[in-house]
Amino acid sequence: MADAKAAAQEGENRKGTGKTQRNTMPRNIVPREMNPTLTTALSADVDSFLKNGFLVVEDAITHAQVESLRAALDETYARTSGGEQFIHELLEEDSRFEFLLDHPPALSRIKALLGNCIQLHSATARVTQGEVPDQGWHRDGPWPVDPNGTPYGSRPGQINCGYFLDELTEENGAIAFVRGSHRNPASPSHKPDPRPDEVRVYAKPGQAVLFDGWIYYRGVANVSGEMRRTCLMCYQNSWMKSRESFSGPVARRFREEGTDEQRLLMGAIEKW
Ligand SMILES: O=C(O)CCC(=O)C(=O)O
Repeated sequence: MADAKAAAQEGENRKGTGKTQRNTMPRNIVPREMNPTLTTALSADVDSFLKNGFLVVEDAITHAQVESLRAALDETYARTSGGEQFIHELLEEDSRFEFLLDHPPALSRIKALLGNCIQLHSATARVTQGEVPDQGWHRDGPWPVDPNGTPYGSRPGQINCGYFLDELTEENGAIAFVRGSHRNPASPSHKPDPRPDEVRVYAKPGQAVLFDGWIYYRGVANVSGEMRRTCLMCYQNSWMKSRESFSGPVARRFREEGTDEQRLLMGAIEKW
């Protein structure tokens, strides 16, 4: 009886907002299976990622896709950057970026790690040009984590995917990680200094570099005088708050006309 009363009251409350449970939780796009079935190769990638906190995926994008992304990023950078290194909401900038949203070589591995219920956190490009110093050590997940977690578990999942459109070298700067630091509850120092335990990854165009949003990492200085161009597609559990608002026309189009997975990735589940 008390339940019936509470349900009636809840219904009343919702009338006020004009929303119903059905509108806020489009269950038809929630995958039936929470976890994908893993092949032997995917299981090996999962094990490696869990241990190291990063993974280099070979042949993630074709040469033609690299060329197309370079052209799209060059135009976007010239049009929008005003000298800033980071360009945000990349999918809104040029349709040539759109295929990255659910690109199978990256997404299949991210789903193998996080499960099928994921959304985009952000689609960003970073372009360094001229003399650009070392980034400080950082992790992307800003949410503080107690060293002991919580009795219920409290580590959110975010996985980033970097497509480096220029081969990384000593001159234009590797991406450096501290292996296993995604499991360290403490934050990194934020200093740009090299560490004896850092691993420098010299990524090549065509590869994708997946890394945990909680790993300690930094982009090493670009002293090459040439452009160093990266697209960063970041994903998280669907229940987390994303960085992007998904309010632009491209995000809306994906939500209205996309596949169920594209709708989920673009934040179709606003709340529940
Ligand atoms: O350019 C890089 O190597 C990675 C930069 C990056 O992902 C970041 O600073 O968020």
